[in-house]
Amino acid sequence: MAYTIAQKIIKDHLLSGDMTTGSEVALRIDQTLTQDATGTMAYLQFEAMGIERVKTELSVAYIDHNTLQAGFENADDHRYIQTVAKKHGIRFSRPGNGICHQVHLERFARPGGTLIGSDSHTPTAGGIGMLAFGAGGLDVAVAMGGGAYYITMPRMIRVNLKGKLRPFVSAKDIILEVLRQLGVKGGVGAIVEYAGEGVATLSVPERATITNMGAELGATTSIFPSDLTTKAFLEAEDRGDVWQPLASDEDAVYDAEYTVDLDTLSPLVACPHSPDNVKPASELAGMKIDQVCIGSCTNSSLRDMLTVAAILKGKTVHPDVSLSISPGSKQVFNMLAECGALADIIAAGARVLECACGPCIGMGFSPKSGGVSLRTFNRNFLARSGTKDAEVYLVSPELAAASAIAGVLVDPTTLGEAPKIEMPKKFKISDNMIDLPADPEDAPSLTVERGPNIKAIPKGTPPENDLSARLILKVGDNITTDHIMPAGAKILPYRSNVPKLSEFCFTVCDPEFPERALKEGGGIIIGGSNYGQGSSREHAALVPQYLGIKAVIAKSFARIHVANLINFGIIPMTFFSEDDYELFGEGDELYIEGLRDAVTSKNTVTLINRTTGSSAALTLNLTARQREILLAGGTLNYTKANSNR
Ligand code: MIC
Ligand code: SF4
Repeated sequence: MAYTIAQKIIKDHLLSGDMTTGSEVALRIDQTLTQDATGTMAYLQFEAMGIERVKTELSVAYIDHNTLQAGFENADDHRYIQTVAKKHGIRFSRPGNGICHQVHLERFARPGGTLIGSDSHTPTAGGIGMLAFGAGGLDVAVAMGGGAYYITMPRMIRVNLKGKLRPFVSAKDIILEVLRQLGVKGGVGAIVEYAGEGVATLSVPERATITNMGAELGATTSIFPSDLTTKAFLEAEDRGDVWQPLASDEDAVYDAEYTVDLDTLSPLVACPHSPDNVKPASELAGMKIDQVCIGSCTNSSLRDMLTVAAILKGKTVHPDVSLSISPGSKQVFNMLAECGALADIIAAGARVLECACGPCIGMGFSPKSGGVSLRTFNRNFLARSGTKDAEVYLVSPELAAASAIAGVLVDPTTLGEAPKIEMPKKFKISDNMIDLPADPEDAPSLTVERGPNIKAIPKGTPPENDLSARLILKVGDNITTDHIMPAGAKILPYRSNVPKLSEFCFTVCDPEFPERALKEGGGIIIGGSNYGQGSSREHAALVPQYLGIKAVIAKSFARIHVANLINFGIIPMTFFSEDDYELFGEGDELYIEGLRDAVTSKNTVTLINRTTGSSAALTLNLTARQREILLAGGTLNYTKANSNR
């Protein structure tokens, strides 16, 4: 039997299930990562499971999201994560060491292994040939405890890369082209594998830019083969010993194939407010801009930063533009400093930020009212930048740097000769900002520090059999977790304080929602297709659960979000006929008879609109395991009940 790259890794890590597309498989997880905005919850949940020491080959806790520390809240979270990590066998990447995905790629990811992370861009490690998934914090906690990670066996998509990129055309343009072809739902239920002669022309960090934004396709994950380029990258990181070759079998079967012709590819731009709203840069050239932000887990490698520095060298950032640059890791930052490229960046007038997510998650650098911002990031969802009427465009580092100088959007291929970037044979390696866990004998005596902002996790309750509830909110297609549970400088500090966080739930769509939900004691939400796309933040389920949301009915759901809803005991259901979405209006009184019975053993249930008299058939697409979780009122209750058996 012939296998794709992903199928080979899945087969090696299969704990139960069969590998037929669409059926549930349980995977053994080698490595986990968390970041601080989701990490506090993940570790609170890990502690609640009562396991002394992680059972993975490697678990790392990164601090990279909440680094503004405008109050004590973030610093308290950092200290909690540092102390809980020390006690339970987890490495701790200190604030300043870099963005989780960049550091993990440099220091820990390995071809052929499995990784889950409480961040949707964990598939970045697919650039090195690792099978890496974004997951809710609770799923990461379970994996740290040695439990399986469950996925629906995905379809396999192959993207053939033909030829070689022209100067000033970038890996970012490849993934923008894939997004143009497939759209933000095109990867749902699929793993995207890259193949073809173009693969060998791309370095590991360039491959990682592509797998990183596979999250924006809705893909389960994305992966590149592991080849001699992978080997050279690992050797430059002093980790040559973990290299292994990895490729799909020649006659492996793919469900769909796409091609990107690198020879003819031109710079692209994702326009507001969706990463798949892609247009050629040449069409937008000359557009006046106010801000440029370079960095994020998509484009902050040494190669990207050296390219930016070379374009900025000897120039000045345009007077109407503010340029921020955040290197992805301490390793990158240090090497930029040592080779002098940082001096070129500073001299040009860039505002250099620490190695962290920064503006990507709205931690500062919100654009001016109605401002136009070019960003090398991966998401341009409405209001994510912190300014609701800002226009955010996603671009390559080359385009970003050239435009920052010009004050208008520039198609970089019009610039003439591209700078030659020399990559070093060895990276500057130091893990001095990664704290090692305590010895198992010393661990029990260590205390975990908890600041006052860290509140208990609300408990889930089992579903009632007959549900009477109001349609408390009705939203459209492609609702992101940034709509459901916004982030940014004002809100992120409360990630471990659910009652406070709930004041911001859905306020991008409807400022009255939190108050209404509390007054009504919750209700049902109806959404369109791809409900919950984007981030892995489980707060987008945990907070609605706290506000009393019992069920979400949508045309379709995004993978990580639907898993989070189930983890927190909210019942996800889809319309049997999508047109029935129209039969329900906000404020209607809804009724479902025998909901608990349906969760126990049925695949359909009838939703009755008591206000209008109409009704619709709903589908429950749940595995036996998911049914048990929902009946228990969520994964924490379920895990506890099972461990007491
Ligand atoms: C994001 O890019 O949206 C985040 C912030 O990294 C999230 C995680 C979070 O909300 O904490 C993600 O991508 O999962
Ligand atoms: Fe951080 Fe942005 Fe990457 Fe999310 S997408 S991990 S916020 S840099």
